[in-house]
Amino acid sequence: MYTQGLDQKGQANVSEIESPEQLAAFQARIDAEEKIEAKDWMPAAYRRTLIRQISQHAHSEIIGMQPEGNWLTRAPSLQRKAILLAKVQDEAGHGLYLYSAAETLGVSRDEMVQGLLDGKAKYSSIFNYPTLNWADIGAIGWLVDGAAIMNQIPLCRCSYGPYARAMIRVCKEESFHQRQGFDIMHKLCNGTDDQKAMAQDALNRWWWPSLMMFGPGDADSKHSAQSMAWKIKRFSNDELRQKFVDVTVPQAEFLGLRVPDDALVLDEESGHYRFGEIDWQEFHDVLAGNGPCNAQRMERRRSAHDDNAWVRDAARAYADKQSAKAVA
Ligand code: FAQ
Repeated sequence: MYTQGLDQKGQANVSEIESPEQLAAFQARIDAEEKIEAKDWMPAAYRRTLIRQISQHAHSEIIGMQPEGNWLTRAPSLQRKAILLAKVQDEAGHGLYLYSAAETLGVSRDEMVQGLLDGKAKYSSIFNYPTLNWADIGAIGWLVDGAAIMNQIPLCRCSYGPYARAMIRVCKEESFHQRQGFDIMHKLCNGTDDQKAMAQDALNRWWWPSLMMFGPGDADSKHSAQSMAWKIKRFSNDELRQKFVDVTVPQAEFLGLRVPDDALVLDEESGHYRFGEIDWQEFHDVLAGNGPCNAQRMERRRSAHDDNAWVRDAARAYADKQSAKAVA
């Protein structure tokens, strides 16, 4: 038996008595690459870790609609507007799949959303940076969705079935997002000098925050060891960051752009790019709520939640009517 709710930090609060035999049998299933399903027995800490990660992931998708939503009314053509609209709607869909996947673990959507609104639950640091001009939309698709894919493809093999299955469709959609971002950058880089300068400026501003998306370095990542043993994570934060750099630097070269890192160099022997030190102080400041747009993002989310209370009320009234009909 377990009991749960969300604690003060917005994390699932689960208590359960677990025997060493149960824990060993569970780990054996993980080691044998079996998928864990919603109704299977699982350690309380496994459940808690998944609720934390999946709900933060869902919140990121929902807050992540804001920086790009900012440019829907100012897209440079009807076609660009239609593409961006589809992308932003996809992000809403990802949030919904992910909230649903987390709900299978016994936490309610209301509790998760409340954790976000109360500022107790995290969302990705990247969405606290501003989108100053159209090139930023290209940079987000190329770099932010590119980083998201690198992190999320391995999640399709996560040990928890509902999360792994949700990620398959999410990743397909993210790869369209990445392509549309690269396409915007490509057009700008092959346009006028001013357009190319806009693309370079966007890369300058989004490069380092994109590297921070992968989380703290392995030595400082408090959850990684256990999450990897449970096969929730398949690669460490630093491994994924390195893969992202290796894939993205040649793309920047193809675009004729310069990655803003003087220490960046290809290590011929290993085939990997070595790159400079991330500004971890900036990362921690953003996580603490002091990034350029944290306050604005949360203010917008809270007002959208309040302004749309009537939609929830209407849906609830309709559901009540339907269930009254079913009983009658
Ligand atoms: N921002 O011990 P670790 C997207 C927190 S979706 C904020 O390494 P873990 C799509 C971490 O939560 C982007 N917080 O933690 C899109 C933990 O805090 P806690 C989101 C961060 O879980 C594109 C603490 O630091 N993707 O972009 C960040 O093992 C365009 C210690 O860290 C996901 O959520 C950060 N960057 O590894 C949408 C993917 N990094 O909970 C719109 C799923 C770390 O102890 C437009 N999540 N923290 O208080 C994951 O893969 C993992 O949770 C990591 C962190 C890799 C993010």
